[in-house]
Amino acid sequence: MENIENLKSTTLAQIAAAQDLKALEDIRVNVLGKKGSVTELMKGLATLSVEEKKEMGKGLNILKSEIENALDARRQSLAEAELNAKLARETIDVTLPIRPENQGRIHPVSKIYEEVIAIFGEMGFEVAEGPDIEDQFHNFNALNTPANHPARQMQDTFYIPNPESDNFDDSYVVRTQTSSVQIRTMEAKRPPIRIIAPGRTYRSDYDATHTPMFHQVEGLVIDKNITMAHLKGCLYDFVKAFFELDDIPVRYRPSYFPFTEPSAEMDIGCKKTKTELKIGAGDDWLEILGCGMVHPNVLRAGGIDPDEYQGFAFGVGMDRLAMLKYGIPDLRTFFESDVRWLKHYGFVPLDEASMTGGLSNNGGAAR
Ligand code: 2NM
Repeated sequence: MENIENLKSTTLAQIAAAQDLKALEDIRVNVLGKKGSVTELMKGLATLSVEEKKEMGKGLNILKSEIENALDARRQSLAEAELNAKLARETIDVTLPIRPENQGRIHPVSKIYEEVIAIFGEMGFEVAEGPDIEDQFHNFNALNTPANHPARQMQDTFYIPNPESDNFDDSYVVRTQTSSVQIRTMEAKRPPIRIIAPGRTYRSDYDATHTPMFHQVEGLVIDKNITMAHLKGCLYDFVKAFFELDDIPVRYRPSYFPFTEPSAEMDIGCKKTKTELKIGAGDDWLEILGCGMVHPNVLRAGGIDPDEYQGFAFGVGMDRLAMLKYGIPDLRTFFESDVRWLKHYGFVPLDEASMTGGLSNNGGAAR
């Protein structure tokens, strides 16, 4: 029994002194393992008398469970200490500002998205969205674009086979413009309608100013007695707000789109030199967007009576807007995911575009 007491006090002292889980495991093996000191004493029981065996056996069992408990407790406190040390080591202050060299940037097209939505949002437009993959009715037929129209030719449009039909007219397309969203909105809502549809659009084209995927925003206003004057006022306000200028010369040239009649293209005044494009002054003109009065056939396709309601619509390439506003020469670089490019042309994340807080924050932290 004296042995047991000694063993108990030395082992418990060792356990208390153990500094890590490995040391604890070594102690366990030395005492309770196959050749451990307690195990050896247990083996010795066989040589004792019945009385001694009973007393010694009981003492050893108690010792064994005391040691196991002490091991468990120490193991737990070591694990806890280890975790606390790790937590202390890895503490981060999430309120600290990020290091500038590690900070991400907002892509110029995302910035334009924000700006366009801020401007039209202020004018009372809602943002509408629709699918990138469209049926030909919503992408073409409903937009007064008949089957033989040049815009439907294979070289422009990406067609997607319809697994349920061999008829080419049933194949899908990736939308060539976001106008299909306007059709879907007309189908779902009664006028007055005042929406913009920003989103990705797709055409088979690739050079410095065309990429097969690009971003468009289209607008649609439908109500009673809507005229071309509403269109002009709305778009004039838009370009002034967008280019952050108090006044910009604008002109409209007659144009053709199947979905509008009359149709026009809007130019803004600018000055072009060899190295610079200055918007808002000068004798040159820059084409900025297409627009027109919604064609009666389009209203009908959307379930709206053209004798009762009129509308105007417009479409703008947002990538082109980004190139113009931020002086980026090649559209292809927009989609190359080059971090150096994004660092140069991108925007600081928290400078959110708003009509009251500043649209581009261009003179400040941007770039
Ligand atoms: C443009 C130019 C002119 C347009 C028309 C419509 C709809 F669906 F209402 F008929 N949405 N967008 C439109 C009109 C788009 O893009 C250059």
